[in-house]
Amino acid sequence: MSTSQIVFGAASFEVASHGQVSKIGAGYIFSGPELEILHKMNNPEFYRHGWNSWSPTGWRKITEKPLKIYGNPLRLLTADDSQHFHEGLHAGSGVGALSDINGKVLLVGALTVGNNVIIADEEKITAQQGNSPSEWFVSYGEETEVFKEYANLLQQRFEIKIKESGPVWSSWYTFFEDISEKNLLDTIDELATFPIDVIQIDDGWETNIGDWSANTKFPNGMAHMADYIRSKGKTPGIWLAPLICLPNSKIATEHPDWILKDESGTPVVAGYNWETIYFTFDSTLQEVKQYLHSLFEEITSWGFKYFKLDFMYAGALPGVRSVQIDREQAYREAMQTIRHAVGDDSYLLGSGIPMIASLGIFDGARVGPDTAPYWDNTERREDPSGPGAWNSICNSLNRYWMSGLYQTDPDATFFRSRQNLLDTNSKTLLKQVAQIMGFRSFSDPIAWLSEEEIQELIIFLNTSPKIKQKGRYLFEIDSEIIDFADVVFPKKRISDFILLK
Ligand code: 9PG
Repeated sequence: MSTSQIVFGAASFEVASHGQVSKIGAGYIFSGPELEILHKMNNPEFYRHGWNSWSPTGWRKITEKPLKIYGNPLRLLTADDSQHFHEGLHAGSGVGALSDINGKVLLVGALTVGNNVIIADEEKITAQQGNSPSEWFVSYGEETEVFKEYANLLQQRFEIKIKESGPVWSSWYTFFEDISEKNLLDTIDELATFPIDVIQIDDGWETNIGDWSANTKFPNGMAHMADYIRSKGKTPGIWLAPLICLPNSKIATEHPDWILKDESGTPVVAGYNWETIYFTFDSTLQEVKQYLHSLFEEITSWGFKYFKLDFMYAGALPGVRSVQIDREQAYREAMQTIRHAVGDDSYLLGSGIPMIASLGIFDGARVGPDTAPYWDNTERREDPSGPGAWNSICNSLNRYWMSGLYQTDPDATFFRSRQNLLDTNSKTLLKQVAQIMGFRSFSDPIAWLSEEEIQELIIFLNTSPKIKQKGRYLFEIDSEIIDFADVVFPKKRISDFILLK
């Protein structure tokens, strides 16, 4: 590696790198497999960016315990890049940053797809490429400015033109998998007069994970559901996890050769949910690409125009593929196939997506773990990716800088008091975060809401306030200033009290 000096006004840093360096705006672009910058900061904070939608993202002091998922290997496999756990180190995916005591930030961000990793310690911040040639953006300055510069470059590189969706009703955070034609038709009737754009059917309609046909709870099939939603003037939306399958699914049994394997020929365990492990596909196989294309042509022909595609990271896991390409590149090709099949006028919302590798393909992206009708859960103290309103708020606000790259979805807001442990203040925080992030969704059935709750919902659906970021967690919503600093770093965890109640 050769060393060079990068200069930002009065500040300068020594960089060791392999390749070319050039100046761009206020920052620099480096190419090459690795970059090492001596930061000369005294106990800075490190911005850890998690690999997929659900992965822990936020700031921790270099002397603090690194922000990660601890003590839950199966969750780690699903909700982060378990390949790059880097025991004991502050490490993240794609982009990382250090914040000095004077509030200035040194940012290193990948401009290319390919499992790029950022690691920081008390002396340096290091960027390492995966299996594809990498380019890095490096800048130093005001925090919101350097993140903006990086986001602008990504926007240009990935030719991002986001389509915006209006408010969404999703079946998940009320009914979970317990949905049926009967209960959804009733719910759709009640939603008909409300100012929402999309009615999205979540997990629970399919025969099995991997077998994407209607199960017996939907006797008239999914095209009937789409027609019904459209007849009420709403856009039909549907959930599926097209890149994974359960071991007992028809597709896994009929096409064992499609399943991604490791070097020993054993199927790669792609994650754990639905009380089982699950597999993913080798999407570099022509047959798999054809399968994905016809699957999405079929679901589009049922009348769906809004797709919540979930557990997508699985397509970018390590494994032996028929074509030797970087795992994130393989995933991206699979996604391009899907985008081609649904057409440019369909809305793609990604959940569990690798955040950098999905740029320019998805319109919307979940930017945090699942919310829940409760604030926190002490059972998994060491898992910031577990469901809960607090975890979803923290992760989402720490990804505010991505809001020009995707329509950033912080997950559902709640208006109901029925089946809900969230107090009024927590519900207000969720609403404000949805307004800040620019994506409004909810799952409450209208029949569960009081008159007053219905009024609050209508106001929420009808307003898109002007947002200004004034500081890391300081936002102006229209003219109201809201500081989330004490929410993200509370003096005491509120779940302690909930469990004692
Ligand atoms: C449907 C749900 C909902 C939800 C999605 C996703 O890390 N995990 O183990 C993990 C499990 C489930 C999960 C997210 C993460 O939920 O986010 O909105 O669609 O699937 O099954």
